[in-house]
Amino acid sequence: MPGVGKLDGKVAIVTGASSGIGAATARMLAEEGARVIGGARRVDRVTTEVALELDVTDPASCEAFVAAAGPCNILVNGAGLGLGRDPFVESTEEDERRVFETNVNGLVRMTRLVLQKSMQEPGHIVNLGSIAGRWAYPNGATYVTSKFAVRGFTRALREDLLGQDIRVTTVDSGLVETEFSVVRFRGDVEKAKSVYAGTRPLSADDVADAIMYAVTRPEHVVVDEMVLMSIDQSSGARIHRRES
Ligand code: 8X3
Repeated sequence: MPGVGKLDGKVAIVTGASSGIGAATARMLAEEGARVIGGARRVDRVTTEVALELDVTDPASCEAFVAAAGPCNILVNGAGLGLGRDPFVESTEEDERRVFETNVNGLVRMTRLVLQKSMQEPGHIVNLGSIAGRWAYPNGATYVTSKFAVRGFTRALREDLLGQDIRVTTVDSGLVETEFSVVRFRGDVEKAKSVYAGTRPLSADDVADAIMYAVTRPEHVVVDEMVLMSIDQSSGARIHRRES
């Protein structure tokens, strides 16, 4: 309904908008009145008002996306992935490049482009971090490294943007049941399910709800960092599984 949302008149870009937390966030931003421009490689799955193809690992794709999207007030960097849960010694450079290119370079690239070309003040950048950026857990070195980098970037950005009306927030969640684990285990649905077995994981909506809290605070209030976990998780590697 026009004229009643907390984000009426705002324009929001969401990367990774085709599924999971990105899709849920895009939907909630629109429900709150924002005009949402969603980007993803699988653009046919993006249901936002404006859906544009976006591969954050490709500089030309990012440039075309930002140019087509035009001025914005909110950037949600939702695109990200993990590949594998194996000892580091078994990891491959191919996987490492894909994870770093998406989670780190892609996120940094999109942020730079939006800041240089289209961010309007008051503005807000929300990075999807992870508890993997706070606790290193076994057999996740590449993903953990990428998320520590996101956290470092978020902190550095806060410092560099001080004095401008641009907020920066990182939302770092633990177990969230989305396609994330299916991708991580390269399509092995059973293995993906076992990640959440016996727990009550967060949903994509739970995390999107936290993002909505951050973006709907009064404009002088920065929700700097949010850490979200299931009641069945207390740190990166500590998970309580109930008997079924
Ligand atoms: C995803 C959560 O626990 O697999 O960011 O690292 S975890």
